[in-house]
Amino acid sequence: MRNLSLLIVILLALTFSCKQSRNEKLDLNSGWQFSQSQDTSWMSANVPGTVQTDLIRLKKIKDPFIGTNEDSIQWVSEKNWTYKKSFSVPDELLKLKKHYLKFDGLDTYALVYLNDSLILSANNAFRRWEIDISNCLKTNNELFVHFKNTDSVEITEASKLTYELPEAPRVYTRKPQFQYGWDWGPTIKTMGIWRDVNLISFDVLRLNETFLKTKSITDTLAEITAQISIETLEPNDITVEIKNENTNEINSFSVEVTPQSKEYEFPLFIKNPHLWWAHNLGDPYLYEFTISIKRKDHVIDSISKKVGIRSIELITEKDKAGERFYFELNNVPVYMKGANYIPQNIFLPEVSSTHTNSLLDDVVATNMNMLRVWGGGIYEADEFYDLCDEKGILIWQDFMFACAMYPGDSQFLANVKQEAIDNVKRLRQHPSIALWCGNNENSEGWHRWGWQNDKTEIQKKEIWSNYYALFNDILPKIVDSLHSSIDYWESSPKYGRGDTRHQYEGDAHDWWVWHDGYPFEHFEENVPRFMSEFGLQSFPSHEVIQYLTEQDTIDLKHPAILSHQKHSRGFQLINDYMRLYYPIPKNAEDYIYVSQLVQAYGITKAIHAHRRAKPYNMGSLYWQLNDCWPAISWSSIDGLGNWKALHYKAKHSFENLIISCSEKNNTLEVQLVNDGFSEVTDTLTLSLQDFSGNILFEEQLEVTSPSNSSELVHSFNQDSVPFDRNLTFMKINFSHGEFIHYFVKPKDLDLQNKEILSNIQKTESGFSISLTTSTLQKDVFLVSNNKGKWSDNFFDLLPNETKTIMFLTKESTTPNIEIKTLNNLN
Ligand code: BMA
Repeated sequence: MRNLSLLIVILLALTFSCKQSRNEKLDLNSGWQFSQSQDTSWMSANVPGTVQTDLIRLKKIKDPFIGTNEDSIQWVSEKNWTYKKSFSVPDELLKLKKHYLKFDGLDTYALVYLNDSLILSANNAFRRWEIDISNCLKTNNELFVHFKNTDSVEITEASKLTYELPEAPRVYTRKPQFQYGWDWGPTIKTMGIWRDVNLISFDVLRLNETFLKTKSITDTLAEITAQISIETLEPNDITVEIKNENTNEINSFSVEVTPQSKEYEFPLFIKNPHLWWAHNLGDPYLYEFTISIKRKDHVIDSISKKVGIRSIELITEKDKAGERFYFELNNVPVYMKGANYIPQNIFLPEVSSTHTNSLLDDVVATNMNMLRVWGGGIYEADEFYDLCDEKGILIWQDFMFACAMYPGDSQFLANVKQEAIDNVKRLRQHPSIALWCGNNENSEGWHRWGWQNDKTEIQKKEIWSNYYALFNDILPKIVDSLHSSIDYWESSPKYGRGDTRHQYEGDAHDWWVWHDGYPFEHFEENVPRFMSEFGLQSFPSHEVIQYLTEQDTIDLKHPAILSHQKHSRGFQLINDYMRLYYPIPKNAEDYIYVSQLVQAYGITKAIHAHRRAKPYNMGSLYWQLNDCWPAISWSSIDGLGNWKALHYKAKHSFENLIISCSEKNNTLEVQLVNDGFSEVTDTLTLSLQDFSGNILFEEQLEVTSPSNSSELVHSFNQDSVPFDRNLTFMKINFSHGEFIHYFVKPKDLDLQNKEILSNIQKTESGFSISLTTSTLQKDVFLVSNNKGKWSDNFFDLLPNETKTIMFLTKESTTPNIEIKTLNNLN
């Protein structure tokens, strides 16, 4: 009995002390309804979500991804929409002194009313909004969010200027710019509560921002400054406890916090720090810290942070050719291999962490170590960067401005300034962030795309000075003050194609190939310092085509196909490049297949040229990794997640150690490119063979590839052996891999259609398929009726060699496998 009373006293004491210091977060995502403003019928709404996705779910509009439905839903974004939600707050919570309503994202022009009081007028989809509602929160509450269509606001903003800004009207609205239509995406201007809504309540104090900033790193010590922002309602003596969960070390600091001061700094140290590396160079090691605020030994608030100890610097020093452009990770120059990333779905809340995880796994599988989060999309969700930290992928992060000139009035600048502060603060803890970049192609557009033609001198001056204020003053200052360990780069590319410095300084976008129709050889002859964009379109998988046409047969003239190609000359350019390099099949299935081969051929040719030119060139990021809907585009992974030929081939081209060849005046130059940090010595075998596998010439040589280098290791004089260029290949291999060089374009190869023998065996994770042939089979493409993943695809099967491919699948029935090759086109 005595024990029981003691227990009750302890429980009461605990409850009392909890009441004294409760910090609560109430999820307000559920129970929303929406309707067209002024309408009286309400429909259930998903939050996070968009008006359009709810209308699709409720079958009020057609799915715009299918057929030609995109046009039919345009009316939605021309209307105004209202969301509402009632919620009650338990007395326990209501008693707390401070309450904030927090919207992580409102898309875009929104008036928020709580119990009939206007509490927020939002105008930026990229900002987080936190509103003090301590005075108007009740037991039963009604929340209304009125979204105004963007058109009406943009018309008003445009009328304030005497000239039209290039690419207006989207420039007036701070929402994902690609939603106004892009050359790979539909026009769907979403509206809605697109990120979480929460009620944050407390009655003593709360932990706001925390940033564990690495001050210095040596082999034996990493010095960190913990920057902690604490909001307290009254002066309080507290203890800040920071625990390193990896080492179990705890540091405690006593501090008196006051309502006037908010930022506190504490020193931390990690002995013999384990550094964070990009996955292709080491371990993306993360420390986990728990930061707790204690008052009278009671934890009031706590947060956990993952921290990567690394330094990253963009080096842009002058050299003889111009100006270098490369990243040093942990003081070592690192070659960046990767692609440009766009939002995974035009309906942003539809992207789940499973989607992101699987896409980023595909990035790692393809040996990419950098993605560029492109400026026409979004500052990605936290989990995107969490996964990049874990998987060791570096991020070139654009601010969200693309291919346009933006306003410069004080209201606009204040708005984007706060947007930048919100997002830099949100993302600065991530070791994956390697660079903040002001915009995508705004500077190039201004100087080269005729935007100045209809402007007076005064107007030009004003537009450029507005550009200058944002990208050379406001944004770099924010990066410098909030994330000083990371460099800021004004615009990607540094110089547009009209400027000859393009090739010698800074990063470059090479669109001579594709937009200007130049042949792929242009990539080899014009290697810049860092290629941040270059690309080619191809058709997506049959699955995508069938999905958007809603029919089994593949009809490339179907209206749905036409409406999912957003580049005005897209089909023509795909065909032009096919004609230059590959045979043009008549059959639609084969046409899709060859379009992917052409894309892979051009892009990997460029990647090889860039990598051979290391260290002159220190990066190759192709356009574009993914799609935001099922489409015909530049992506290497299509809108349903299928790898195109490029994704498989890029995987080989991005390996740390590659053999790469180029022909110069009848000499085949063999280079080894080594991105790893150890020297490699091996025996290289060169074997010149005809398509039946007869060896015409063979030689072996000992080669050394120094760490982090690209070096010529051998020159083969093609005149030394007579051979038919259309019927011969050079196989070069060593224990780390092989490279097959052809002496003519794929269309000029004399390929023979011979049988491929296959043998399928069940394995633990799926099936293994062994293939052999007596004659070279080019670009072997395996297709299965089962869902699964191939360990390789679109590969060349050499004569009299066996190649074994794994098909990873959960399905246990033996798959039906169709084999397509360039040899057996229709
Ligand atoms: C690049 C990008 C995008 C565009 C792509 C293909 O310049 O920045 O604006 O989609 O080209 O045209």
